[in-house]
Amino acid sequence: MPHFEDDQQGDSKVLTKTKTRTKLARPRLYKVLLHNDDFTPREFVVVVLQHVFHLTESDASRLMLYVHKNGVGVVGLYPFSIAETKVAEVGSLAQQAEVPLLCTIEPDTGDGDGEGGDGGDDRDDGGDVN
Ligand code: TYC
Repeated sequence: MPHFEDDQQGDSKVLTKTKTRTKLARPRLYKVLLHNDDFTPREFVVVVLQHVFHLTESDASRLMLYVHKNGVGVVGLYPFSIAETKVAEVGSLAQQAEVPLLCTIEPDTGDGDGEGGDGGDDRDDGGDVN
C-alpha cells in the first residue's frame, strides 16, 4: 500500500512498504526402492534393512517378504541426499558380501502407487536422519 507523508520541507513523498513473504517449498522427496533377486539371502536383506533404514526386525522381515513376492517395494521416502546415501550404503554392503542386492531411487509423484507394502502413508518429512 503506498503511503503519503510530508517531509520537513512540506514536499510530499511516496513511501512504499514492501512485505516479503518467504514461502518455503516442501523438500522434494524420493522413493528408495528395493528390488528382488534370486541370489541374495533373505537374512542378509533383513539385516541390511535394519542397519541402513533402522527398521525393526519384524518390519524388515515383512518388507523383505513383500519384495520377494512382488519384485519391488518402497523402503522409504527421503530428501535426495539422504536417499542417495542410503542407496550407496546398500550398494556397498551388497558389494562386500558379493550379492546382487539392488536399491534404486525414484522421484516421488505422491500417487501412492502401492509399491509400498504396508499401504500406509509413506511420507517422511525428512526431519530425521534414518
Ligand atoms: N529372493 C531372495 C531369496 O529368495 C530374497 C530377497 C528378498 C532378495 C528381497 C532381495 O530385495 C530382496 N533368497
